Amino acid sequence: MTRTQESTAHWGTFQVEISDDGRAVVETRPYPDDPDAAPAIAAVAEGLRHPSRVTRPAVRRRWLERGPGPDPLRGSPDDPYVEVDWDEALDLLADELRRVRAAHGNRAIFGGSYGWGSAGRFHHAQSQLHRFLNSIGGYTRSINDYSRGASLVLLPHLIGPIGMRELRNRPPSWGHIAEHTDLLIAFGGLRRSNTWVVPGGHDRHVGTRLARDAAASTRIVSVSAQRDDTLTELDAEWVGIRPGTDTAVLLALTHTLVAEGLADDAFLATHTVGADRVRAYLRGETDGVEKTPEWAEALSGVPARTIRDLARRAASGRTLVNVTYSLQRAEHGEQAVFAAVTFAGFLGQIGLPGGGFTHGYGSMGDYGVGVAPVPLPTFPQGRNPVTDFIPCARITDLLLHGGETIPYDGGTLDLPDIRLVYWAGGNPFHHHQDLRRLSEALTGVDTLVVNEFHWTPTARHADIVLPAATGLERDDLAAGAGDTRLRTMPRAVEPVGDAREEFWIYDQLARRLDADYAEGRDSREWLEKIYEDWRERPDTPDAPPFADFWRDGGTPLPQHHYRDGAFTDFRADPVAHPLDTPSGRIELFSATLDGFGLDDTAGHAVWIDTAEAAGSPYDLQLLCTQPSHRLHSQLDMAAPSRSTKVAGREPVRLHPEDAAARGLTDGDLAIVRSAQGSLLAGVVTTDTLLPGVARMHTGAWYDPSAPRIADCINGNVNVLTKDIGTSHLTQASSGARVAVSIARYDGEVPPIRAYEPPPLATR
Ligand SMILES: Nc1nc2c(c(=O)[nH]1)N[C@H]1C(S)=C(S)[C@@H](COP(=O)(O)OP(=O)(O)OC[C@H]3O[C@@H](n4cnc5c(=O)[nH]c(N)nc54)[C@H](O)[C@@H]3O)O[C@H]1N2
Ligand SMILES: Nc1nc2c(c(=O)[nH]1)N[C@H]1C(S)=C(S)[C@@H](COP(=O)(O)OP(=O)(O)OC[C@H]3O[C@@H](n4cnc5c(=O)[nH]c(N)nc54)[C@H](O)[C@@H]3O)O[C@H]1N2
Ligand SMILES: [Mo]
Repeated sequence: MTRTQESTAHWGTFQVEISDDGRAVVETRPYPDDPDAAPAIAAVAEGLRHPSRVTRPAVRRRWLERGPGPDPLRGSPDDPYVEVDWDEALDLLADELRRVRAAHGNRAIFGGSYGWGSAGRFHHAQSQLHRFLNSIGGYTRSINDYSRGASLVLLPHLIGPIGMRELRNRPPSWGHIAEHTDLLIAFGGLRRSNTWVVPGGHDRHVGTRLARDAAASTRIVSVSAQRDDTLTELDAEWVGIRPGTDTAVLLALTHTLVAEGLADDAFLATHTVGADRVRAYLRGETDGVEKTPEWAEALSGVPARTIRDLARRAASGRTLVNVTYSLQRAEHGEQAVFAAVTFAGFLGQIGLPGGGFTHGYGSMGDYGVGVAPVPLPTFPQGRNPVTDFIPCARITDLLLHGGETIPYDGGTLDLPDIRLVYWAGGNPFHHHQDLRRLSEALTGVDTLVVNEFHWTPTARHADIVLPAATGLERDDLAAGAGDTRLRTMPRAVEPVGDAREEFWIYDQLARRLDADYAEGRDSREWLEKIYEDWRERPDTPDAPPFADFWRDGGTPLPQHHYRDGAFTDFRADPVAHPLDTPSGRIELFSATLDGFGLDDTAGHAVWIDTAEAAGSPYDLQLLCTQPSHRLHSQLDMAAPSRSTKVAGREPVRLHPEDAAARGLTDGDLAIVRSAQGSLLAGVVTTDTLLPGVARMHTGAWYDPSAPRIADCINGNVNVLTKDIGTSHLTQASSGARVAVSIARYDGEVPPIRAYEPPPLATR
């Protein structure tokens, strides 16, 4: 008889079927009543026992023999590892941490460790690593994220921290949209597969159904380079747009409101500052270019009459302007967000039910579900005495330019000289741009340490690789933002091989370094403690004692449904309920931003052209989008993700005309090149894309094993993307798109080695 229990990942809650001897996970499957389960759920069982699992502590042989130091061979696919026992691995790592601290100080340790480690609240990989590093004197950290890194820096200047919370925590629900919103303009579409993911998972995937219901009464216009970017049942109108030109269209929409007397001047006067500066810019007074619909048509391909028509429709009823995260994950991407806030400001509906500006529908599954998040249990990280930090997407700059400075948010950051990098719960060889540059940068550090489940390309660059127990191999608890239930994640099976809980790893390291990580508690006691500490907080719901919670498999979380959306108090009375911006209002012109004097950021939204120069060989815009059948790079080796591959590679989609012009047909192998690098991909033609636009999902595992053919033979888009900050203001990731060329590939077809463990050696 098999046994069934439950678990949670960012892509959903699921059932785990365990073999009758209790030793193996037979299957992972969604709940039968999950209305829109993510395919990635089925991959968990296969991933658990896949040959790519790290099963023993391993040390790169050259590091073992030569000691710490720069090494040009770090990350080379044929570089062998030696498996060692835990005591040796921990002794080596403790010695190395001691050496780096003594010789260079704690700021020479980079522990930012960005990434989507598993959903559990206690075994949260970053919290555990940060607590450990804090217990030994601290580390250089990273801030912000790859998701909406540009918005996180820009928007506080426009709407203040209060506005940021409103925007993230109180977006209107789909029910609210159905009731009040006439027109939802979705810049970047509303991708169904993106909403399968919620940080921490959700009890059931209800967003798709709610969106479908809303579409019965709300008209949806998708502004995207891709017609099927919006779930078909929403019956959205499609406005095809050249990628990277949304700012121009938004400025022209605003221009139309002004030119046709449709702007809400009363709202602008009482709730915003800077509308006059914007009007002057729209008229071309500052740069000699009037931001007319005809001007925007030439840049974006969106017909001027479509822009005028859309502006008139927006002003004639209740309109919600949504911008996906992807728009700002690009060079000068913050301008699209700035321009959308500006357009919504001129429409004057911010704070009205179902109107205004939102940022996240179609990007994350908790938007529109309509429930207030409650605080969740967390594992305390302690205090970091080191003050140095980077915006997370500047990792390669940090490694290459220690001792130099970079501009950030109006100030200047010193980049420390990093000697040791410790990564747990993230995969920079998935998430970062220009992977060849990252790989080169990592050859310069003394030591790279990675805790992982799998031999990811990041682990394959590491000097010390420590095998971590997964969410099915340890006890934990989880919930997503606005979720209905705090759930247990009970251990299903024993960890494979010698894999251990990271809690144990850090406790062992701390003991060797005379630090106190565990405070006398074991991991089970800590799990209970973080739950009980949470239960006792005044702002958390009534919940049973830990033993009952564990026995019942969870406890309900209270559901505060918002009757109204964000900014309602501010709307009702901006004097009594000001925003915490310098003016107390929405800053459509920010004197603070203007005062920074940056060459790429003005006080108001501006159009900055990032198009390739005429005659560039990179004649297609490649969209690099979130993968449907995996979370980033996670479980790329398993069946759901494999089922999406073409010619054994990650597919590249392009318009049939573009394919024909290059002699390509479905199922061919193609070589995709950018100024940064090259990859092999399988061809799919589709007329859902605009001509001139191609598309690949992120997350195929980096495979540099045949560099004479391509920098990645497995289709990881980040060998193509540019490692350049969004701007000197925001310094976020520019990974959403890149200019490429695509050509047929008829040469030798190299085997993919990305999912194999590295060669093992004896010493
Ligand atoms: N070009 C381009 N690049 C992008 C994007 C894009 O749109 N375009 N999107 C970006 C975005 S928005 C994001 S958020 C990032 C995501 O980037 P990441 O979050 O780094 O990507 P993941 O593949 O989720 O990597 C998580 C890793 O953590 C490991 N892991 C999971 N749980 C644990 C744990 O408990 N302990 C340990 N030690 N390891 C664990 C997994 O095995 C996996 O290797 O990618 C970014 N990169
Ligand atoms: N299944 C699945 N879901 C996920 C994730 C995953 O890995 N897998 N990752 C999650 C994470 S961490 C994040 S941050 C979110 C990210 O959410 P997003 O950043 O919103 O997701 P993307 O899929 O990269 O982009 C959404 C759409 O934007 C369009 N787009 C790209 N550039 C432009 C442009 O310049 N203009 C216009 N108008 N449209 C453009 C693309 O066609 C794409 O389909 O997704 C989350 N959801
Ligand atoms: Mo993200």
